Amino acid sequence: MPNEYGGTMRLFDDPVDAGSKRESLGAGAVVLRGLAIGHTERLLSAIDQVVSNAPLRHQTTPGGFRMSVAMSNCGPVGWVSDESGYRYDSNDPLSGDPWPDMPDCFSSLAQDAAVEAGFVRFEPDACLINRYEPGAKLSLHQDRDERDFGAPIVSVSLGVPATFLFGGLKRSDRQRRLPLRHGDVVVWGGPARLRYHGILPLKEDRHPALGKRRINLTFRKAR
Ligand code: MD6
Ligand code: FE
Repeated sequence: MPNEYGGTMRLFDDPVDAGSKRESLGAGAVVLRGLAIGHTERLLSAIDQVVSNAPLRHQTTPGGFRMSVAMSNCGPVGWVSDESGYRYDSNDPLSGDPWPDMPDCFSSLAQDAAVEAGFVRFEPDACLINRYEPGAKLSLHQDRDERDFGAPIVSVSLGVPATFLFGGLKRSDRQRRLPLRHGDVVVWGGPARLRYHGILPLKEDRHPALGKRRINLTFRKAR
C-alpha cells in the first residue's frame, strides 16, 4: 500500500507491532529497535577512520556556549556551529579540507532504515557524528538547517543508552521520554520532520565496545 510520503506502509502499523521491534512515535516517526546491532563492528571501525581525519570537537553555539557533545561529520557536507550561526559546510573548519567520505556501511544502513520506515530514495549527503560522555546533553531543538524538509532524518544510537525527549511541532508541546539503546535507529520525516527533540544528560554507564560513551550518527539530506 502506498502511503502519503511516497513509501510503502507495512501491513501492521500498530504502535508496537506484535513480535517486531518497531515502535511508532506518531505519523512519520518510528524507532527500529536494534536494527544496527549486527553492524556494530563495521560502524565502529568506520567511525574511527572518519574521526582520525576529522577529529571530534566541541563546537560553539551562536550564543557563545561550548557544546557538551563533541561532533564531527562525513559526507559531502557537514553541520557546523560557531558564533556566526549554524550551517552546512563542505569543508571541515579545523583543517580546511573536505569532510571525509561517507563510508558505504553508513549510507547503506541509513537507506535500509529509511526504506524500513517507508521513505524510499533517501540519499543522505550529511552524516553528523555526535559523541556523548557522561553529563553531555542536547537541549530541545528542531532540525531545520536543511534546505528541503521533504527528506527524512535517520539517527543511529551506539554505546551507552540515552533518554530521548520527543515533543511536538511547538517548543511548549508535551514531550515523551524514551530510551535509545545500542543499535536502535530512529527515522522521522513527513509530518514529524520538525518535531522538537533532545537528549537528557548522559548517565554513567558502560558499554562493552564503547566504554562510558554514546555515539549517535544522524543522516540528513541537507542540500
Ligand atoms: C542524538 N539526535 O540522538 C541527537 N535529530 O544524539 C538528534 O538530534 C536527532 O536523533 C533529528 C532526528 C533524529 C535525531
Ligand atoms: Fe536533532
